[in-house]
Amino acid sequence: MRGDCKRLAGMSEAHPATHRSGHVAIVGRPSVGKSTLVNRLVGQKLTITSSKPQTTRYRIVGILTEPGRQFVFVDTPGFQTLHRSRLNERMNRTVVDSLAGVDVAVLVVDGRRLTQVDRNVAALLPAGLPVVVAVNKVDTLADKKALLPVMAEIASLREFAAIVPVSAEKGTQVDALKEEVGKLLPEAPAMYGADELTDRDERFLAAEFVREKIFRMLGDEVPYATAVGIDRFEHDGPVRRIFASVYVDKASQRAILLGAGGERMKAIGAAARRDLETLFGGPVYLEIWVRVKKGWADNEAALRRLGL
Ligand SMILES: Nc1nc2c(ncn2[C@@H]2O[C@H](COP(=O)(O)OP(=O)(O)OP(=O)(O)O)[C@@H](O)[C@H]2O)c(=O)[nH]1
Ligand SMILES: [Mg+2]
Repeated sequence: MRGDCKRLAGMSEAHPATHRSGHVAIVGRPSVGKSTLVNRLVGQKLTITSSKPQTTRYRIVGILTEPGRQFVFVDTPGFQTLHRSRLNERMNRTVVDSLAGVDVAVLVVDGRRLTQVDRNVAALLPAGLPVVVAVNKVDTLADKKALLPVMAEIASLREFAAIVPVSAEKGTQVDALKEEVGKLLPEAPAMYGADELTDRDERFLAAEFVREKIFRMLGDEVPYATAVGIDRFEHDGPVRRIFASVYVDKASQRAILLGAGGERMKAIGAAARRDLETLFGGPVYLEIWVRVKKGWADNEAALRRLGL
């Protein structure tokens, strides 16, 4: 969202002689808190989150500009191996592609347990790429000593620049993590303007915020059969008028999404609109249509149209 949401850079601090900047890929298995961490690092909700695995489908960057340095955090879909579809293959490819050309990676794991998928993701990280591990969700551990075996196993997987226990949700130790990553940024000029927050436009963010509410407000099946497209996005004075389509696989899913009397869709629209008004800093009119498009998750043309 170039130039839209403004941020005040810390003007009072003196600029150091050298400037650092770089791309930082945030990787890990589904649901470990990658997107929550990106939002926390950037200080703004940009990328969508939910308790359901595979919420993130698209690569999106969150930009943090501070005096003397700029972080470009690259949020990626959770790497997974459970379900096979073209959508999932593309999401996995997005993760691998996102690692090409980044300067640093943050491997996010859940501090409660390491799984084989965590080990697989660690093995995917190119040798020579500096990696910091964020051991997330430490707020859920009553006894912090339980972290020690997890941290010891992580340390045995490969060489890491640092291993930092954090809570992305509460913000605990996220600054310490940022400092570890900051040391690894190469000397380079800023890549984005100080007021830029992401590489994605408002249309993309609108579609994603609608999808987030679907992930948060529906059961375990329908969100995965759902995609969101923006049909029209108009500026009408201060008002953004957004017309979105939600695509589902079957008529029965459409009925679930709408709810009795359309109540569920109304709640989804209202929640998405509230978040978009906060992000855009102005009024939003949001209209959503639910359309049945059979087999979209395995349909090349449909995936391409949805930017996947
Ligand atoms: N208790 C606790 N929950 C967290 C923390 N960080 C994230 N979560 C929760 O974990 C769930 C998954 O968070 P996301 O940020 O969507 O995870 P993700 O890794 O981006 O997931 P995918 O995009 O699906 O791969 C959400 O319900 C978050 O609220 C944390 O530090 N503590
Ligand atoms: Mg995510």
